[in-house]
Amino acid sequence: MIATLTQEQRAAALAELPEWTVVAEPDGISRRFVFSDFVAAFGFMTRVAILAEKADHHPEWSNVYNRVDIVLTTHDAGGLSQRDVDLAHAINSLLE
Ligand code: HBI
Repeated sequence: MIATLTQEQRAAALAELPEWTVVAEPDGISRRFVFSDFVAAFGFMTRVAILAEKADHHPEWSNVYNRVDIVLTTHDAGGLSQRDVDLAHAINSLLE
């Protein structure tokens, strides 16, 4: 059973993910990515998809041309869990 993060765990996790913002509905974190064009955005999405499959943890996301909006929340837990935090760090690493 995966649990949501406590208030203290949330604060600590978010401090290490300054690019991500808290969203209320669903309870999670979100980040907007903007690329040079659609192909660059879709290539990024492909890489995230591979990370998600490897983690068995999948984003809620949308793409408009060169923009990708990602929300991470854990459906099984009903909110923000460590899986979301871990995937956010892995996604951030794609940009390095
Ligand atoms: N992705 N975001 C998210 N939340 C989940 O609860 C989840 C998932 N991907 C796969 C997954 N759960 C499976 O392990 C089953 O629990 C459905």
